[in-house]
Amino acid sequence: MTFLRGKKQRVRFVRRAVAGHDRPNNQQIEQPELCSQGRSDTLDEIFESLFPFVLPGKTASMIPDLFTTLPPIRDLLHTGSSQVQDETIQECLPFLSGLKLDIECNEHGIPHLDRKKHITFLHHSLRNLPAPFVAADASRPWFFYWALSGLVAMGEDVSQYRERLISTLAPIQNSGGGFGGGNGQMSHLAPTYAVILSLIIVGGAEALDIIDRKAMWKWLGALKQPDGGFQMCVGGEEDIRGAYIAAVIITLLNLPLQLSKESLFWSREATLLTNLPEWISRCQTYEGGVSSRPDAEAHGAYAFCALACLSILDDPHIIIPEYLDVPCLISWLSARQYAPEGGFSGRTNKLVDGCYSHWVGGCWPLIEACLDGPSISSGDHLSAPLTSVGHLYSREGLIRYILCCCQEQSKRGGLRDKPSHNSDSYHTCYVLAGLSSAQHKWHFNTSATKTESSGMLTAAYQWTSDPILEYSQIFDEEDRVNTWHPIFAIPEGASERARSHFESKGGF
Ligand code: FPP
Ligand code: K
Ligand code: ZN
Repeated sequence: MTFLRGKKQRVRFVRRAVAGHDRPNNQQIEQPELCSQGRSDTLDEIFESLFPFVLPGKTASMIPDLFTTLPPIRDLLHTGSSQVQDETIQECLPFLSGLKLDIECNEHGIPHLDRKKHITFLHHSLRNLPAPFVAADASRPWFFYWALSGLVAMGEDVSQYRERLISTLAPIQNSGGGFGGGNGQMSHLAPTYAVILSLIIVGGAEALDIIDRKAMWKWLGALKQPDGGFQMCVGGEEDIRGAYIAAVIITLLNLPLQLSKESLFWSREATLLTNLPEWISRCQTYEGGVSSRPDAEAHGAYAFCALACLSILDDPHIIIPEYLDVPCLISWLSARQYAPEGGFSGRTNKLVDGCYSHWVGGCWPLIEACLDGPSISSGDHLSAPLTSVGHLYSREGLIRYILCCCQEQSKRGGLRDKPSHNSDSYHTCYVLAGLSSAQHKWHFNTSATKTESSGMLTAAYQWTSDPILEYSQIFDEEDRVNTWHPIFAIPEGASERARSHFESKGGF
């Protein structure tokens, strides 16, 4: 896996975003003049071949046209970007309409989550891997996190991995704080995040207590920058992944907020959080999205980092509008969902990809909580917010993309970017996280009787979820996956247990 950016062409391309406005089933829409001019022959052929939808035993009548027909508005400008976009639509339409699905679909044209195969795929990803995986050596902790979180989401018990995990991870911790990607590698925030989440998922004091919290706290002090952000490793790049991961570590491990004396920028007033939300604010771009650092290109993964980091620092409805232009961000996020594919792209003029079901999809519960305001609890009673914005994106579109286009159908199993790509554990994890998020509604709760909070950075522990139940639910109930925490992206409940464990220790 790489975090490097690919080249792309900057051209205007009119897309149909589907946020929140699914048309009723089988309602025909006028195809504007424009579209026939811009459409290639091959797409016309595909388009034709997709009618009629009803093939005996295979396809269903209840697939809205939105997901089986070409976008009504297309740009006349042909570029490399519009070409690969057309190819992606061609690639996805036969899966969305059921023509290329090997397994039976329900009456909404949606196949089951092939749980058994995906579970086997993730278990296998934790065994010995073939030689080419040497290139991913520095990402080993990520492989643990992707597999463990995915397995728990699908109902598997992962305690069998606890001992192996401890003996593998303990030696990659450095005495100066933090974890490297493997033996002898310098500490870096990305593997450190994956290590901490993995240990929290398997849980238990023996696992949690391998983390040297005091050294971790000192190391975070060394990564803190005077402009408010964090470097990923000492002397390395300062980006918004660092801001999010540092906040995750501080809150989950219940670390003190003050800077260690070793910090280059130590002062009596400065803390690990000084200027952090201000720095995040500087990462919002002219497009409305969020970039890896100030003055770069907006990408969905970074929007999630920004929203989740802010939601660790304070209640989402208070802090998000304070530091981000919410209407502009919503406009940019809405443009990430494409029709007919139903999935999300990571950035302007680029393609849908299953992993953005989490990076972009995971932004929506935080935005919804920001707009809804808190649910108020008084004793056992939880009252919903007075108003609710409801669904801000097409949950149906995302679920269709995931279940129709992202499941590897061969016996290999696992989930993928798009049909032309192989499954891998990264996509399996984040596609499932997106599916879970589309199937549940998250609430941010505050107490009617505000008590003195017991510790620091408590906002992340005030979330609860409800399954979304609909009269005409498009997926089968057995295909609902367990919930992921909306900020930490680990199974619901695990972060609360870890936080209490570290809180009970008092100091280090
Ligand atoms: C572009 O790749 C991808 C990025 C610019 C950022 C990816 C970052 C993450 C997925 C996670 C970051 C967060 C944490 C917490 C580690 P691409 O050009 O291959 O894909 P694209 O065409 O979809 O943009
Ligand atoms: K991608
Ligand atoms: Zn991807």
